[in-house]
Amino acid sequence: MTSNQVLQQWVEEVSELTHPENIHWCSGSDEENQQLVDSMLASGDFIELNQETHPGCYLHRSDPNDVARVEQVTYICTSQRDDAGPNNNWMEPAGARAKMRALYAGCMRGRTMYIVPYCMGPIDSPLSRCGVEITDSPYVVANMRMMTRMGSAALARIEREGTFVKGLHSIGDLDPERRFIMHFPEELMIQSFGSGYGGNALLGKKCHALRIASFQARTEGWLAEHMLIVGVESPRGETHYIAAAFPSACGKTNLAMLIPPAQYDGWKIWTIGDDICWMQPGEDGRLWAINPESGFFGVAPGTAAGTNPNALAMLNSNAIFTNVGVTADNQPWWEGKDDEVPVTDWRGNPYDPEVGPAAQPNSRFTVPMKQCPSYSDEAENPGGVPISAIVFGGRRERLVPLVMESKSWQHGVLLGASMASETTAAATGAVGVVRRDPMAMKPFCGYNFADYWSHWLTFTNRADNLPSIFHVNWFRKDQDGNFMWPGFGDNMRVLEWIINRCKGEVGINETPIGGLPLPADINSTDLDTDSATLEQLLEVDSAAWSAEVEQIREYLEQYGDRLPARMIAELDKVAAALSASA
Ligand code: GTP
Ligand code: SPV
Ligand code: MN
Repeated sequence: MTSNQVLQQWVEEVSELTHPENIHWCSGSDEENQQLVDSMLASGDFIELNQETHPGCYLHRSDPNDVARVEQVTYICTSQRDDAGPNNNWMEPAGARAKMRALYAGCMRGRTMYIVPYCMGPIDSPLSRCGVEITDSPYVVANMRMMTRMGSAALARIEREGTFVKGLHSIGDLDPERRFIMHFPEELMIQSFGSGYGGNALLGKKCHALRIASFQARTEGWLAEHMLIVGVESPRGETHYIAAAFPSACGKTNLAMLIPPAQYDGWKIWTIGDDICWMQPGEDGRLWAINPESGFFGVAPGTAAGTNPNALAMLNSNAIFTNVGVTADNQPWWEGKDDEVPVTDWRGNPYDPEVGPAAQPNSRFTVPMKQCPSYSDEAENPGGVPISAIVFGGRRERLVPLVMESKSWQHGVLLGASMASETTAAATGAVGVVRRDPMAMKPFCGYNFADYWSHWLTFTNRADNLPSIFHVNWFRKDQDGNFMWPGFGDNMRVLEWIINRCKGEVGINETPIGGLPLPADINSTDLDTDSATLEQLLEVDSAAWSAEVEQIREYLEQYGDRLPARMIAELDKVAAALSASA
């Protein structure tokens, strides 16, 4: 029950449509969570893991056909098709509503309908926004409790403010043919049916905090981005915050909590967020950012003591593991974790390496952010943290250098818009195919990319102390298919260079595509990469880049008249500089 009439009435309408057996308003309390856990253990939604080594940890096994985001059935339903743009699937709103209504009819019979009020961002932050997810999945409730500020405090804010995003979710019968993730940004509404998985079902995350929020941010003058936020504190106690956008499963969680190499004695890394960043100009002309989430929904495979010890440390208690394998003593296990041999795979079958990996390649952990050893209290700061640098990056085996700096904000927007990356298991479909993924937002921008880039370009008028923009690539490979850059903790060397550039303390090698480091300015003490390889990582192949520029042009031209002329002007400058240097 609530004093907000709109919410009360919507709950009644949904209940009449879906016919749940019970209705439960979530308070977010510990007792409520314990009851939920107990009922999921009884139903098999949760499987208890070893409570001595992993107290409060549970395993959830998804339906094998429901293990990743489904971009092909994710729609933006704006009244005008062009408002969704070539970057989105579009459906006419009335038709989409009717289609969903038919699917929802009676879908919660025999189930409990949970009303989940949540706040994206610190409860007392003016940058935060609230939503309510109605769901018939207790697994979704347990995840939303960690990923968002969920329960009574959020409901109180909704009752005070009056506005909230409406998200309706049912797992339905998990039939892939009856699976749709619909967004109605003009009505601040989300409707999801037929999947219990991550970004399809935890509606606060990609659906609200990116697709709906990006649409709102455009009209309200801020940015909702697929970015981690990390603080880098020098031995002198000076902290720079960096926001970085990499596509799904391309290293955000890892960079957000990296442990620097040994010689960085006295440096500290502070984690603010690992996936989503909301930014707005402050009175000082800088961009100030909050992480709207309060937990991590991270990729399990590859998480290991050698690559991400902070992540491993936070996963020993109070975590939900989705689609991982299990060892003989009932501990969670995934590829890359350690030398142990699991006994059970993610489907619950005896592990057989001939059949496939123990952990599904997009298996995940859910854990409260505060359990991360590098968690910073600044994540609770209602005003956010000031951003010194924005970093874009993709997974590119070839061509793209380790790091480069944009020549200006406008050129930085072009760098972001030109991003491409090899696809990963985070979404269904082929893996390893290079596709354009501007600002790592291809699956997440709730409106036409052309309008989105125009919005980014307006920031030169909105703020006079904007962060510098960089582009990185941790994923270059040599002829034998080995990574040329060690990555992970060693990415600290690149972050240090970025900060030195922000402070104007090092020079730059100006090239047609952007400013590259002078190899001597990348700290190479104890670096496991020889100087020839480092030089290769910092070279520009003009002929290959000219071809890349033409592909970028072809991509941008899809956006037609709505594409800001400034973008093509910036691209022309790069193309001309490349021809001149050839
Ligand atoms: P989402 O949660 O899907 O948005 O992913 P993410 O961007 O947070 O990616 P994450 O940090 O979980 O990394 C995904 C995969 O990339 C993992 O298997 C990592 O081990 C691997 N990875 C991360 N950073 C690096 C790096 O610097 N170098 C290499 N070679 N691999 C990396
Ligand atoms: C991603 O795919 O970018 C994720 C996981 O962070 S999901 O919540 O499924 O979107
Ligand atoms: Mn993500």
